[in-house]
Amino acid sequence: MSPTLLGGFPGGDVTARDDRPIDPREISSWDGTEALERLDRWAERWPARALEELPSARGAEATVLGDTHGDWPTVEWLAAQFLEGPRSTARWIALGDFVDRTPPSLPQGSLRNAMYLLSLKAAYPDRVTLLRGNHETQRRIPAGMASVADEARELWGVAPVAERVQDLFDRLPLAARTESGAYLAHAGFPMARSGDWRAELAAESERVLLEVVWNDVEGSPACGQRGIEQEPIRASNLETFLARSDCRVFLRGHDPDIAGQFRFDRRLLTVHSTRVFERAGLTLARLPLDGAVARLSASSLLRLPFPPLPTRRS
Ligand SMILES: [Mn+2]
Repeated sequence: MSPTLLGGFPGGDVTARDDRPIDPREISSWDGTEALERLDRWAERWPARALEELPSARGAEATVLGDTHGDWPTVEWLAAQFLEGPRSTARWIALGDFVDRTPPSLPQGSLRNAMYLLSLKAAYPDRVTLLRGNHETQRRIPAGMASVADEARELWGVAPVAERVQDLFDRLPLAARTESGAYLAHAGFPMARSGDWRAELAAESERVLLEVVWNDVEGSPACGQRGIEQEPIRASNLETFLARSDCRVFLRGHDPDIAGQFRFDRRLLTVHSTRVFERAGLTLARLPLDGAVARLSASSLLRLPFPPLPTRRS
């Protein structure tokens, strides 16, 4: 269904209220049924696909967020500036890991962050891209946490909200590619040296999932520490993949230890956008959607202070 046909899907009208992003504070005033109805309506607004191809747009840029891990106040603050506010760019791309590892000061942070981000995607279907991280692919490869299920149980008792949130995660792309020559994913890329990389993504084999949402960069402290045996990202396999995909640069999240660092002759940048790993700082990337990106540059990276946590109880 076309995302422009709001209100045109079966199941009733979309009210004006549903067209706006939710306030992540308000979900504790919902009951489980309202949460499910929201999720059902949002799900109708975008197609499921493994790869999102972002067209060229004259003068346009994308803002790229790294892992947010339940830190909805930071996401809300970033949305107020970079999606809806004075520093808005044409596109917003979040690189996955929206849930789990929530700071204790943010009750139900995973659920609030997930519902808020999904509502942003529903409100701005042509501007917001949410990619799956390893914490959004837990039905296939467990990450050892189930925060959304625990939090939904806390709020609403036994309710199928967590399953429905996961259903929406399953619809999200694993990767994005811009016509300007950037490949974006949570962690890595298909490592095969030949063949149709788009078809490999679409098939979502366990091997490709591990490569795309779990891989690490050679030389990072995290490399080899996740209990998964696979060839890490190196200059040589990155060069092979960029040639296969007709891209020049790769933007990823997943690894706070190398957040804000360029690797491999400025062809790779890792960003991280959650106070859960405060030591890593708040980093975003800016990416031109116009012309051809040859290399990343200093202006590709934004380092920001974390916003204050909300003071009123939520
Ligand atoms: Mn991750």
